[in-house]
Amino acid sequence: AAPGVLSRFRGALVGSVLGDCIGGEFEGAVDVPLDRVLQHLSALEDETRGDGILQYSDDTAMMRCVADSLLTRMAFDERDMARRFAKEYNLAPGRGYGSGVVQVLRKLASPHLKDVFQPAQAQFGGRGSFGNGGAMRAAPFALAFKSRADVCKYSRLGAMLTHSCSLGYNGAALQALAVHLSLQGALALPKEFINKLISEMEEMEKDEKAQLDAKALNLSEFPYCSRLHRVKELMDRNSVSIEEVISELGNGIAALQSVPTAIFCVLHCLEPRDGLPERFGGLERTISYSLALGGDTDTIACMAGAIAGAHYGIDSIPQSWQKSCEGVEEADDLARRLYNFYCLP
Ligand code: 8NA
Ligand code: MG
Ligand code: MG
Repeated sequence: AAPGVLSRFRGALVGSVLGDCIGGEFEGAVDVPLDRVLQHLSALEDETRGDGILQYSDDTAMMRCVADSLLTRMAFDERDMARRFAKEYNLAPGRGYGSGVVQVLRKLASPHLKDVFQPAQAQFGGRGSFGNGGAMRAAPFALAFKSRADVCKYSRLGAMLTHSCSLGYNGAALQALAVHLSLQGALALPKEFINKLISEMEEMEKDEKAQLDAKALNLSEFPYCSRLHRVKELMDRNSVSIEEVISELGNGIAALQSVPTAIFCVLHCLEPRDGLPERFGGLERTISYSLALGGDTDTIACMAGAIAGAHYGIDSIPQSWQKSCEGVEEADDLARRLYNFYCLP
């Protein structure tokens, strides 16, 4: 039976944390053989293993700030969210933040700051960051807002607190939309799912700033749409190698090289795949496959984990995995509270 809505909400945030914690092991690795991934995962089932709990990184730290802010303010409040990002960074600066975003987080800590969007706009010579830091924390927007338009609008604004390049904030909107559609059961029809994302991104990328940013970075005119068309082509193929996925979609820290990749991981793992244990359910397949791509594994697995968790629900996530990762209970609690908020008339 299809999971209920509360189960999907919990699956989304817990799946996101698991991807971050489990994916951290391979962050930045060029080549991750599948048997190393499976070894890492089977160690989670071993209760006697001595290396303790897997820690979460910037992805989860910032996701929690987004959820806390939306719940406390019962709306999107940019000043409150910015203050939480800055406070969290100050409390735990060692969580693996991107090297650029740290400057923004330091400026956001100033009580005299008038415009909370300004520090992000000053990044990279005024071009703004195109990193995936806005997208990695975008899932809670899909749990807080009902309409597709609001999910888009607020996930973009939330990302703009650190990422003012359109590639950065449009990537966040794409990730939030994928979670939004998945919560509604849209992955039951994968072709329609990807077509909906493409048509939403066509609207977003028509925007003048999106066109200018794409040109300045020497990208095609509708960068996200063209990646999503590649996702669609790869979906149609019987067999796809890891190398092809990396060269067609990317596995890097840019949102453009990781959000469509995460979406592909989810779509590809809707069915059993060669090389992955038969006993694995869809969420386990999705996370393992994301790790095998290498590159920004914590963030790609975090984003794929949120979309897959929203599709399969909380009961699809092995207890041993949940027990092995830091911050799972807190994420589950945030998801339950966001569900109650979502259900308010
Ligand atoms: P960010 O905004 O600092 O961007 C990440 C990096 O992308 C920057 O440090 C730059 O190298 C590059 N970059 C972004 N925009 C531009 C631009 N306009 N021109 C030139 N270079 C640019 O950080 P973020 O919050 O977007 O984080 C992205 C990723 O970095 C996350 O995955 C996070 O976990 C982190 N991270 C990644 C690794 C890794 O090895 N993959 C390691 C540590 C941290
Ligand atoms: Mg990280
Ligand atoms: Mg990362």
